[in-house]
Amino acid sequence: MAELKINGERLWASLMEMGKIGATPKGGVCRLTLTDLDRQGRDLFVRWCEEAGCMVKVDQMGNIFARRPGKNNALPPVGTGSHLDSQPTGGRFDGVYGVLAGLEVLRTLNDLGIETERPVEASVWTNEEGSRFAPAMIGSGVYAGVFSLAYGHSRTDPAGKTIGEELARIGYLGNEPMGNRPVHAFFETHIEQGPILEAEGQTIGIVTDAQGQRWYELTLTGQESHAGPTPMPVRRDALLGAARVIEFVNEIGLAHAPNAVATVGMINAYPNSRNVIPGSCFLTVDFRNPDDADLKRMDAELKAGVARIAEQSRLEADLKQIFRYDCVHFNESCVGVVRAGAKKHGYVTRDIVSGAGHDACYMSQVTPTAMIFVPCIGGISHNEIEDARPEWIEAGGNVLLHAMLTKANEVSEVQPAAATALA
Ligand code: HGY
Ligand code: MN
Ligand code: MN
Repeated sequence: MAELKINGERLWASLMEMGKIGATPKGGVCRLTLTDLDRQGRDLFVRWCEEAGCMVKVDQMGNIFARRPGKNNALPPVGTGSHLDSQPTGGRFDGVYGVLAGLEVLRTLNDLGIETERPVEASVWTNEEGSRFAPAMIGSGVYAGVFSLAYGHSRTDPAGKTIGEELARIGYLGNEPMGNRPVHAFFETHIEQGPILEAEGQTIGIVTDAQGQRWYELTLTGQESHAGPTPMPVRRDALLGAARVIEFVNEIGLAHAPNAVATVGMINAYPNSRNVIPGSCFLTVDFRNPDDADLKRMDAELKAGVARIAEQSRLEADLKQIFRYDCVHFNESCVGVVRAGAKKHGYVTRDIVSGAGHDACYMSQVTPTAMIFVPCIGGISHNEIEDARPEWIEAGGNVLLHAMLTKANEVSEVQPAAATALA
């Protein structure tokens, strides 16, 4: 039997259509979580799903679920999804690809008149990026029980707006209770956001694991004083202390090579006036490592280093860890189904560990989960020039179709040890 395929042109067209919402001059998108642009993107997705005959529900964290009925709707569905929110200088594929690949599977099943045993469901997860509201992956995190609903609603953006308020404002404060939507298996399709697949000429990344992450917020406090009369030896310069911390964070990343990564992404000096010695400085630290024990060592080094630098610089330091999850090992049965799908289509593949965080990382805590990666041009992402080739986008959709069909026709709740491809 010829392997079933999605309509790659339709998927690409949907991606380009969604990319018009929040489009930026360099060809990317700025569609920050729960802004009016995010609402527009959500509304478009919901309209497309309703046009495809899906029943759409929204939960208390604004996560969206578009369900296509199966023969036995008492069975938990097979789910797929990702996020529509972007970074400030985001691309047209990060997250959106996984959302619209899921919609494309539903559309293809309609085209082919296929009735699956289980329902299948495409989903959108709130605040995956963690840019406007920290931390990341809050919608899937509350769904998976990692965060409470109250915590999820309470997170504020720099302007002091909360997620709960903004969900209500854009009309996505749903009433589906959190976490009572069991799922038989979950797949997320995503661009790799790194250089490996393209550089090695692979079409599909079989994502076996995702590296662990720890996010920190650091406030250094010294004393504002006049940039002119204040002698160097008596200054308590918070921005100078921050510069030393930034250098030190980079040293930690290099010292734990080859796998560790360490980033200071945000810095705010106060009062940020050119002739005032900064009295305080806020900065963020993002650590990642595919080895939990090594990530823990990085954590200890950061804490010791910040204390040392603060003392040397005569500053107070308030270092808080605001986000953490350990390395994720995806479900062998679901990974096996992804691998079988790629093989059936004859795609060149390699196993890969995800360097980025994804909603699938939290979904894997509550249901068997796997991811499908496709290359992106130059491995560039979280950048407006993010791009991919249509054939990659189609290939990931074809593997997702295979994976979801295989799992949607499993009537037993028990996951086979390593599911084989559809006969
Ligand atoms: O930070 C991440 O890995 C993801 O883009 N939220
Ligand atoms: Mn993403
Ligand atoms: Mn991202």
